[in-house]
Amino acid sequence: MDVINLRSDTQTLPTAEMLAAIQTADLGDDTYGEDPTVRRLEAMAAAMLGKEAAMLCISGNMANLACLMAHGGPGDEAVLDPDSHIFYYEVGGLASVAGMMPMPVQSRDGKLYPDDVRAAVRGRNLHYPIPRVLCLENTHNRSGGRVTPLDLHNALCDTAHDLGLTVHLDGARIFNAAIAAGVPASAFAEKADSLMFCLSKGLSCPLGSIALGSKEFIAKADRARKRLGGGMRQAGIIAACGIVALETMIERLADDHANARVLAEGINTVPGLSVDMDTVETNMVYVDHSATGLSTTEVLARMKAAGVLASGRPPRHFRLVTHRHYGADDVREAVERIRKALAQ
Ligand code: TLP
Repeated sequence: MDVINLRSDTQTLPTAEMLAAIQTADLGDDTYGEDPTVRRLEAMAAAMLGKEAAMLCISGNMANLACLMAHGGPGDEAVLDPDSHIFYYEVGGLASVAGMMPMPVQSRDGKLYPDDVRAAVRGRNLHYPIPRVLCLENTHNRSGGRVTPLDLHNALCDTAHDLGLTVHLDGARIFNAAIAAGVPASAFAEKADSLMFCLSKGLSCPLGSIALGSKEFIAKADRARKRLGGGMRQAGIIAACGIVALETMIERLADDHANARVLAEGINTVPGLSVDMDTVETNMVYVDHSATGLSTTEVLARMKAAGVLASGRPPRHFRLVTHRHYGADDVREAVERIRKALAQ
């Protein structure tokens, strides 16, 4: 078998059904609100998540940013985890584009807790920025795809609302969270004022993410998206894939979760590597390689030479993400390649 690419579920390619759907999609100018395929996808997503309105964006990053710009403006405070994707991986767009002030609240095992949020939100005072929005992330990427259970998620939303804040949920992998938690994704959307999810990760679309909220909220986010240069024309070619994804690609995410456990159990038999099995709740496996005595760069290079691609989380970890291109036998093969790579 060729290289086993477990760097991310973003590496997935569109399915044959998606490529066929692009060819027959009805198209129009989305900036005029006239692309029927985009409208259909947005209506489907809104119904599925139980929100009034939805908006297709190019990327998860853009959907998060457009939502934040609809929640607040320059000088307003966004309460968020410094290990969240918005804080850690979005090029500082929160500050540099939305102009918002981050108020960090550290997560534990990928979860925020209401008492920590309460302690971070200061009372109104002339000296302080106005706290506007609490950002949540489920599943939580940097903790290894961990899930915030629904009762904790709801308690966080209630706390934010009590304190006068709105809630934005970065649900890039909300369907992974929903499957792992055994609840419909709409349950996580219910108390969040806005959320976004990605079509381009485990759902296998080539691109696209969806922002959701009330009609009024999405109208504001639409202006923000346009300001970001994200207004689109015949975006039905993207939406056509999204429709196939929502119809056919959600339930199979459970296979990725099962394969992640097989992978993690295998990795735990490789000398020098360890995975805390409690962290493997969805499709990510964070591997501690510190007992090999090698740098993350060296470990990745050896694995690449042996035909396995992973993402570095230096100084002690690398990340493997399971997705539809690899089944249980393939992840077992990946373990054997990694074992050889590190035995040299
Ligand atoms: N995550 C990517 C990298 O950027 C790290 C990955 O490979 O996991 N929210 C979350 C929780 C994400 O994990 C990601 C992408 C995004 C937002 C941004 O989505 P895109 O890449 O579509 O802008």
